[in-house]
Amino acid sequence: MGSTRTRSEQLFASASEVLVGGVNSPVRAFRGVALDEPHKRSPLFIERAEGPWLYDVDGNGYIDYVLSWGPMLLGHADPKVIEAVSLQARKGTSFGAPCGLEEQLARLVIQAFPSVEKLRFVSSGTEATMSALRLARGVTGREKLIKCEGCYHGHGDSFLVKAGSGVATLGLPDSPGVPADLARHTLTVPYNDLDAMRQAFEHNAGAVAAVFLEPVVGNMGCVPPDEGYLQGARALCDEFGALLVFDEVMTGFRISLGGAQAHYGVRPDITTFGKVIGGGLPVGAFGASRAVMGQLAPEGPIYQAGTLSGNPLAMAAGIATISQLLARQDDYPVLAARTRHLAEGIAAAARDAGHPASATAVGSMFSVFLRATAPRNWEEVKASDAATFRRFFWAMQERGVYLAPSAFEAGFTSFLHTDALVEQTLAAARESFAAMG
Ligand code: KE4
Repeated sequence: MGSTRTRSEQLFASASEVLVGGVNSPVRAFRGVALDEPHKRSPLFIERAEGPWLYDVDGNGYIDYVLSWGPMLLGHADPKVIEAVSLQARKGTSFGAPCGLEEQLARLVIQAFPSVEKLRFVSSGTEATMSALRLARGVTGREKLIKCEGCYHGHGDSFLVKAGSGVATLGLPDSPGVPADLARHTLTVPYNDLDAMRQAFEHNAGAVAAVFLEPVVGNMGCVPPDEGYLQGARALCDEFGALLVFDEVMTGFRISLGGAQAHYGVRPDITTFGKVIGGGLPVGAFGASRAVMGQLAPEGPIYQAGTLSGNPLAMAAGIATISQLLARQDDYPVLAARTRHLAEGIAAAARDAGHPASATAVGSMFSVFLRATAPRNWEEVKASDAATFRRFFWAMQERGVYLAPSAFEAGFTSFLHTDALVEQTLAAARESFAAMG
C-alpha cells in the first residue's frame, strides 16, 4: 500500500534543482495526473523492481502495469537477463567495434519478423524511427511523410507535427524548435481513416516517401486498427509508390511474438523496434528487405551511425530476452486473455460505479477509456473523462497498483502478472471507484 511518499517527494524536490522537471522524460513527471491535493502531484521514485512488482524509495510495493513503458514483458530483473548482463559487463561495457552478440540478436529478431532481412541497431525507438524516415526518403527520393494524429513515433523533428488546417494540408510544428520548413513535409491524418489517407496521397501525388503507423496505437491509449485498416494502408502505399513503415517499438514481440504484422497478416516495407528487444537496456532497431537496407551506409549512401549502437550489454540483455520469448510462443494467447479480462474487469468496475467506460486490449497491451464506447481515433480519445481518470490513478496507487500516469497511455502486462494479481487489481479497482464516489 502506498502508505507514505515522503522520500519520493524529497527526491523529486532535490532532483528538480538539476534535472528538467525532476525527470529525464516528461511523462514521468506525473503532470498528466497531478491533483490539487497533498501528496498527489509528484512522481514515485523507484528503489528496485522484481517480476511484476515495483518498490518505491519509501518501501511501498506496487503491481506494475507500466513495465518501463513496455520493455519488461518478462517482468523486472529477469534472472537470465541479469545473469547475461552481469557476465558481459565483466568483459567490458562497450567496444566501438563489432562483436558477435550483435549478429546473435539480429538473427533472433529476424526469426520472428520475416519481413526483415537485414537490420540496424540503435539506442532508442526515436533513433529507430528517425533513421527509418531518412532511409525511406533516401530510397524513394521523396520528402513527405504521412502519420496519424495521436500516434507517437519518438521525438524526431518530423514526427513532432500537428495536423494542418485540413487533412490533406501540410503539417505545422507541434513543438518550438521544429522548423516550419520541415514540419510542412509531414501530413497528419486521423487514425482508422483510409479516405483521409487517400486524400493526403492524392493532394501530394508522387511526393510521399512513407506512411508511418503504430499498427496498434499505444500512444493515445491502446487503440486497435479497424478491420481492414492496415490492409488498406498497405494497398494505398502500393498504389502511390510509398513505403509502409510499421512502428513496432511498442507492439514488437508484445502483441504477438511477431508483433502486429504477424497478428494482422500485413507486411510493412520497414519495421522499427525498441523496448522489448533490449530487455530493459537501451536498444532500438529498424529493418527491411536487403534491397532497402542496402541503401544504408556503409553499403549505400544514406548515412546513419551511433557510438553505442549494438552495445554489448544491451545486446546481451536482448538475446536473453528474445531467446526466452521465442520459447514462450504458446504462452502469448494465455497472457492476451488475462490482459483482456483485466481491462474489461476495470471497465465493468467503473460502469458499476456509474462511470461510462470501455476497454481495449490487444495481446498484453490494454486501455480502459472512461467513455461509453472504445475510441477509434484521437478525437474520440480526447472525449474521455480524464478528470475521473486522474482520481482513479491515485486511488489505485494508494491500493498498491501502479498505472501509467496519463489517461492517454497504454497499460502493459508481463508473463509474471498472474491471475491472482489480476484479481487483486480488479478488487483494488472496485474499491477505488467506490471510494471516489
Ligand atoms: P524511445 O525513443 O522513447 O525509446 O521510443 C520512442 C517511441 C517510438 N515509437 C513508439 C510507438 C513509442 O511508443 C515510443 C515511445 N513510447 C513512450 C510511451 N508512450 C515512451 C515513454 C516516454 O516517452 O518516456
